[in-house]
Amino acid sequence: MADLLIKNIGELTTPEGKCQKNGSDQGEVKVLKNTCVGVNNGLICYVGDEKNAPITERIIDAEGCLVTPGLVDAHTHLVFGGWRQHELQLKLEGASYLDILKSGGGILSTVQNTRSASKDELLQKSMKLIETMMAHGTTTCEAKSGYGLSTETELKQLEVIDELKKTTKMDITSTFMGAHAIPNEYKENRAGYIKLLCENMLPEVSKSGLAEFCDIFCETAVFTVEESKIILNEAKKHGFKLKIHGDEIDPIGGAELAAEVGAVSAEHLIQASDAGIKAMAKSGTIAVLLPATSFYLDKPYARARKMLEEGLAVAVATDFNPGSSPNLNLQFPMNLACLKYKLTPKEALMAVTLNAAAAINRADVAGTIEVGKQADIVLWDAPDLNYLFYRYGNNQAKTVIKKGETVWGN
Ligand code: IZC
Ligand code: ZN
Repeated sequence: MADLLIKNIGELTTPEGKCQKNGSDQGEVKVLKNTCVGVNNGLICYVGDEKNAPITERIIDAEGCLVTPGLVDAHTHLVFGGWRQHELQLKLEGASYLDILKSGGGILSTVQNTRSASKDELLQKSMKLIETMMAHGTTTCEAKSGYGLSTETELKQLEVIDELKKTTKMDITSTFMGAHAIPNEYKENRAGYIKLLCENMLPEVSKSGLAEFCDIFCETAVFTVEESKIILNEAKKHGFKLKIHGDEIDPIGGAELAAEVGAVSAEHLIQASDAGIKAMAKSGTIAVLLPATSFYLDKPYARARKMLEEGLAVAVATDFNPGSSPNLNLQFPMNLACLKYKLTPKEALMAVTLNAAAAINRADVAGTIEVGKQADIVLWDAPDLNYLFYRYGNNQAKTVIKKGETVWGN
């Protein structure tokens, strides 16, 4: 028995398995024709031909379209107060992302707005953002704190994320990112903020159980490699899995550090060195690449093909945030993954499904259409995978299904 059958699928395209696919396996995506998918109790219970499909009352006719797993957005700064539209003019006048941050704007202006927002305001705003994500095919995501920069306000953000897990259909992995910037009140006392992070924030957040990962912005003018190492090693002691924003703007050794501390993933990596990439391949650290940020900051694109040659697993995410990537539609970075990283559509699909799920510790339940996994499925306004990656700029998600329930389209 099933409670839903999706039939008349033109092309079902999905990775397989419960862990990331590295290097030459990045394009190992199955393409099935004449396939039906059965769902029972929110889980996939059947993938096969129509003749042997389970009996059910609820049927979705895919009308010959492309069907893939629900998309996984492995890197977002989802919860924040205000926006930063005033930065557009500053950018047009030549200010860089780090110039704006150094002058007390950027992340720090969002910190002010997040501190002054109530939990309910943050919750209502984020719920709407999640609706937009789902409407574009995202059914699982990661969400970071990092706009509080005090124990109380970081916990407030993490509590909002926790509330979102209960009030929306999105599966969310929570990341603590108190090491996102040095807050204004510690501007002259970096060591004091690092002490606060290690001795108060990490233990308190760990005790709260509100975050699974700890992330850090390891970058020029933010946290040095040495500081990052101290904080991440401390986070590890408290049981956090690790992520690093590394080598986004300057090549300072973020990739090497990610490998050294055994991070699950390293993010951005635009400037990652050859040695850093090799080290990540050895440690099994997943590269979470953010091409929409390269686009938005007018920066180079990470060397995705080099990473695959060296045997890394590549994931692609939006980096949704109010500064360097104010976009929730994962389809845009998917286009860029093909056009700028030169990934094939199959490699790029892997990057936003199974490999993205692995980067946020959800590969056991999401990222593929296989019996036993969650029924997170997208029906696309596209006949095949090539078409999905060839069109851009409009929403191609036709029907989005989360745990067997239609959350967008019909
Ligand atoms: O608000 O600018 N890169 N952190 C690191 C961000 C972007 C978020 C922001
Ligand atoms: Zn980020």
